[in-house]
Formats: sequence, C-alpha cells, structure tokens
Amino acid sequence: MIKSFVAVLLDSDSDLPTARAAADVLRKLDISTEVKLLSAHRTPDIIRNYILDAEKRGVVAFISCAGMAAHLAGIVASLTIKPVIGVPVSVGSLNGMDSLLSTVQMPSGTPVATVAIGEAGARNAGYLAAQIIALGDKELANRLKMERRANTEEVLAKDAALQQQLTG
Ligand code: RP5
Repeated sequence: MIKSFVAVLLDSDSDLPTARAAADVLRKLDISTEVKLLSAHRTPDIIRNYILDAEKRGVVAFISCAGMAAHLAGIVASLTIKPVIGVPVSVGSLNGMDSLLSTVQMPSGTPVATVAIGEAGARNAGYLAAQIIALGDKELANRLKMERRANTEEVLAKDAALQQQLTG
C-alpha cells in the first residue's frame, strides 16, 4: 500500500529554519513528512521529475518555502493538481514582502494557497496541510479539534492570571 505524505520543499538551504517550522507541526500531528531541497532557478529540470515521482509515492500536498523572487511554489503548482501551500520566507532587503507577492500572485487556474511571511506562516502551512488531510481522516480531525480546544483553554487560563494580576 502507498503511504501518503506531505512534501515540504525549500528553495535554498538558507530556508531551512522556515521549512522546519512547517515540518515540526506535521510531525507533531503524526503526518509523514518529506523535506526536500529543490531550487526554482538552480534545478529547474529536477523539479518536474521530483513532482511526478512524489505523486507516484503518495504525496497529498506540497508546502513550498522560498524567499525573494520566490517562484518555487508557482512552478510546483504548474506541475500538479495536488494542493500547493506557499510560504514566503523573510529574507533580504524587503524582509519577505517580495517573497509574499511572488508567491501569492498566481495566474487564474494555478493556485498557490499562500500563508503569512516567515515561521508563523510555515506553522500555519503545516496546519493547513493537516486540515486538508483531515477531510478524509477522522482521527486526525479529532486531534486537530483537541489542539484547538487546548489553545482555547490556554487563553482562558492566561486571562484568569491577567485578571488576578490586575485586581490582586
Ligand atoms: C531564494 O532566495 C531562496 O528561497 C532564499 O530564500 C533566498 C536566498 O537564497 P540563497 O542565496 O541563500 O541560496 O532563492
């Protein structure tokens, strides 16, 4: 049986801290994850073969992390109809604004679901991929719901502590 997995792609090894934030969320949720370095501008020929092979091996979604002229997510999206989530990396003199616009402004018919710049966005890319998988996986859906509940409890506890500080 083919084992399904999420591919976390990075355009440069300098994108690793961002890519790791997405992979950490997926692993914490027990989702099989593959991390792969592929460069839009430096390894264009290798990308097509990797995507075709990943599809044969059971990839369910791609998360693509890239900075500056961030074209990796768009190229991946042009080669597959699996969901592609783009993470703009915060790098260079524009602090990721260039990455954000390069990732999000896709032509009609070839979407990239683009999340926020940097590691916060990468974590949400992990959760978004998990939510896509959870459409067909009740156990994972329950794990995600439990995490949401834990987040709610955490805020309530922090508010209770805050109220005590303010009144105590
Ligand atoms: C992009 O340019 C990468 O995604 C990276 O965020 C940025 C800098 O790349 P390196 O010069 O560190 O390889 O290609």
